[in-house]
Amino acid sequence: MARERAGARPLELSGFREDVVAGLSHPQKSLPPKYFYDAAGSRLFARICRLPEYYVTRAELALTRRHLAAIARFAGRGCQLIEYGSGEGIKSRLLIRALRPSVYVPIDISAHALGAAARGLAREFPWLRVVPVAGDFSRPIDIPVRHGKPGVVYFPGSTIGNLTPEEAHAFLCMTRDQAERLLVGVDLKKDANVLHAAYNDSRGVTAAFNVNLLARINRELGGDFELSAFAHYAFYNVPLGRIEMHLVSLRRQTVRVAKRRFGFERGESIHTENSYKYSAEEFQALAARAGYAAKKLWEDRQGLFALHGLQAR
Ligand code: AVJ
Repeated sequence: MARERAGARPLELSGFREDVVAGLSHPQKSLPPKYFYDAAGSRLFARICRLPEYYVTRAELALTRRHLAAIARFAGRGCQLIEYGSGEGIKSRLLIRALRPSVYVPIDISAHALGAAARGLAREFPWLRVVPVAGDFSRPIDIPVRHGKPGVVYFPGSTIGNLTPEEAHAFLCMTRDQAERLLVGVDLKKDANVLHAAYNDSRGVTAAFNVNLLARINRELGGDFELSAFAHYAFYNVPLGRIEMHLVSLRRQTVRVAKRRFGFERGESIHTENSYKYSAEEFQALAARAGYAAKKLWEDRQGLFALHGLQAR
């Protein structure tokens, strides 16, 4: 395997302090969900994916397995495969095996995850040229591969749900310039009870994942969050079509981070994540506004999750 260095410096630490200070300074305190995924957070997320209540991962994997041949036909064998987020997963491997891409470009905010993915793939696919890019897809990214070759962007896992519809629009406009086809996994709107259970699991793994963000701030920015003074709170906001995750202050308190003090009222929350859910039609309309034609739509048998095949117009 020819592994190339690209994307220069890892972005994972550069903006953390600034983003945390800015987020805690707003009237509605918030923290960007991309900071969930340090080593501990990534381990907790892997446990979330195995939870009985968290249907997302299993539903997407099942539909990918079932429709793999058609998915590979749509993407185009031998193309350039650009994947946003992870790259270590079973789905990536399925796709690489079925597509035999000429080059594979995994893009991830975590240089650690990228390195692990590249090493794993090198062992499994010695013929594959891997060009990892450390980057944050909330900003435009330069893909260091030759233009003019047919390409497909793969964005699985409903990670696009972390973006607001406006941010998703900007993301789709960016990918439209990177490849002519897009495969994007999107969680579907469904019974609020099913959604609620998926983000309020009985083992408390999602709660631990959420609270780990405060632990990370303590570890890396010298914060003094008392973890037991904050509670995980997640609910389905029906009119906005999104799960919201918050950390609720259980008492009136002051927290110090990066030499600053942030006051919390009892019951005041930090908004840590949105997870938007789209019906197939809603997502196709969003993609159309960014210049994509809806070509394919695959769903799992229970109608929990959708994989969209889109073509740049
Ligand atoms: C990885 C963003 C798709 O929104 O479902 C899981 C993250 N948060 N449980 C999601 C998550 C809480 C997940 N995504």
